[in-house]
Amino acid sequence: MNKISSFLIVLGFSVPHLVAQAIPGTLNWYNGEGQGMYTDQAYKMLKKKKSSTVVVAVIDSGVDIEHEDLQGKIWVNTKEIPGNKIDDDKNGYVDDVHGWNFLGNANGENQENARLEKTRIYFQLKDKYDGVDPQTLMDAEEFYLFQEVKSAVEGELENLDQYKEALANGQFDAETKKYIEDQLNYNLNIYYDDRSLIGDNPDDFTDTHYGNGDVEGPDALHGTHVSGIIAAIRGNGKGGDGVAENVKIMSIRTVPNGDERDKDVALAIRYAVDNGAQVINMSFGKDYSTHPYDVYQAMLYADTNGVLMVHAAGNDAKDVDVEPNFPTSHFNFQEEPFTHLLTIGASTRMTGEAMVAEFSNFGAETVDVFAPGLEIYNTVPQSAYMNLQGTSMAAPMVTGAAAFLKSYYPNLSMWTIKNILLESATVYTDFGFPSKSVTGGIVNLKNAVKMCEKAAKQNP
Ligand SMILES: [Ca+2]
Ligand SMILES: [Ca+2]
Ligand SMILES: [Ca+2]
Repeated sequence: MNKISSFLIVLGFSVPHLVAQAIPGTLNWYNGEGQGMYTDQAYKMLKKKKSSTVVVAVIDSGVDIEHEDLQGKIWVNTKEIPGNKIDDDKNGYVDDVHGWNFLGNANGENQENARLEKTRIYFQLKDKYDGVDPQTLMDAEEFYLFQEVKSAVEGELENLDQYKEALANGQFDAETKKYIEDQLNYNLNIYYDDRSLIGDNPDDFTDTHYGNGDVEGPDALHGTHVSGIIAAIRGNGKGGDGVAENVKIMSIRTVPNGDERDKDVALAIRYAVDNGAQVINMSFGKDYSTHPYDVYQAMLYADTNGVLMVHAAGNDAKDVDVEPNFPTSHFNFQEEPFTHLLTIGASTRMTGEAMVAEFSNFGAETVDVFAPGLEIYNTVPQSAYMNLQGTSMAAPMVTGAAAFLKSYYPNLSMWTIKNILLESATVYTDFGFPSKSVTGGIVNLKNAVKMCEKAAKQNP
C-alpha cells in the first residue's frame, strides 16, 4: 500500500502533510550532518574520484520521468524500440523503454485504485464461511483467517461510519475527504473490481503477459518522490538533492492506491534483476499476503543474483518482529534470511526520543537500520516538489546510499556494500534506539566511504 495513506491513520486525519514548500531549515537536512546521513561530507571526500552508473529499480506507484529534477536520471532500455508494439529485446515485455507497468493493459488503460489484501481475502472466503458452523469445518486455519479479515474490515468500516456525517457536511479538508472516500469506495469495499481491467489471472504466476510501458500511470506522486530522494539532480537550486548522483531510475509501476498484488511484486522484482538493476527500492508493504512463497522465491532470485533489495519497514508504529509487514525478511520464519535485503525504519532531524519517527515500524531483529524519513522535500509530478514523510522516504535514502557507494566502488559487491552500510551506521545507545533495529543506528555515508576505501584497497 501507498504509505502516505497509512500515515494519515497514525495522525488521526488531522495534520496536513502535503506541503508544497520546504519547511524552513529542512531543505536537504537528510544529506547533512547531525541526524542526517553525512552525504555531502562523503561527496567532498570523493571529489576527485570517478564514478560509474548504477541502475536502480523503483517498484512503486509510477514515476514522472519528465520531471525537471530527474532529467538524465531515467533508465533507458536501449535494446527496445519505443512504440512499435514489438518486444524488440525479447525480454517478454513489449515497448518497455523505461521499465514496466504491471497495473495496466495493452490498450494503455491503467488500474489506479485497489482493495486492501484483507478486503480481497474476505471477499474470496465470504461465501465459503459466512454463517458456517465452525464445528463442521475441515480447514480451521483458513476459517480463522476468514474471521480475522472479516472483523478487521468490518471494524474499520464501522470506525469510518462516525465520519460519514462530517463528510457529508463538508467538514474535512480535500485530502482527508479523499482518504475516507477511497477507503469506503475501494480499499475496504469487498465488491470493488480491482483486476479485470488488466485481464490476467492474478493467482496464476505463469500468466505473465499483461501490463504496458506507461511507467508513470495516473498517480505517480509517491514513486516520483521516492525517485527524487535517490536521484534528483544535486546542487541545481531546484527542489532537494538526491543521495546518489550517477544513477538511472527504472520505474516499475506495481503499487496502486490500495494493496499491491503478490504476483505484480514478484514479477517486478524479477524484471528488475533481469534488466540490470543493481538495487531495488521497495517502499511498499501490507499486513496480509496471499502468495508469500512466490514473493519469497522472487526475492531469493534477486538475492542469488547479488541485487540489493531495500524495503520500507512500514508506518504503523508496530514491532515487525511480531506482526509481519509483507514482504517479510523470512518465509514463515523457516527459510534462511536473505543476504541482500535491508529493512529500513524512519528517523527524524530531532534528537532524543523524537529521533524515531512516531509512525515508524521497528524490530530489533527484522529492521536493519534507520534513515531520515520526516520532513523530506523532493520531487512530485508536474515538475513540482513536496514535503512528505514515511518509511517510504527512509528506504530510498538507503537505496541512494547503496547506489552512491556502488558507483564509486564498482568492484565491491552489493553484499559488501550492504554490510558496510550497517557497520558504518551512527549508533545511538539511548532513548530505546538500540531495541528498534539490528544496528541501533542511522546510515552514515562519511563513515561508509572510509570503510569502502579500506575494503577496495584490500580487494583491488
Ligand atoms: Ca522488451
Ligand atoms: Ca518495441
Ligand atoms: Ca535538485
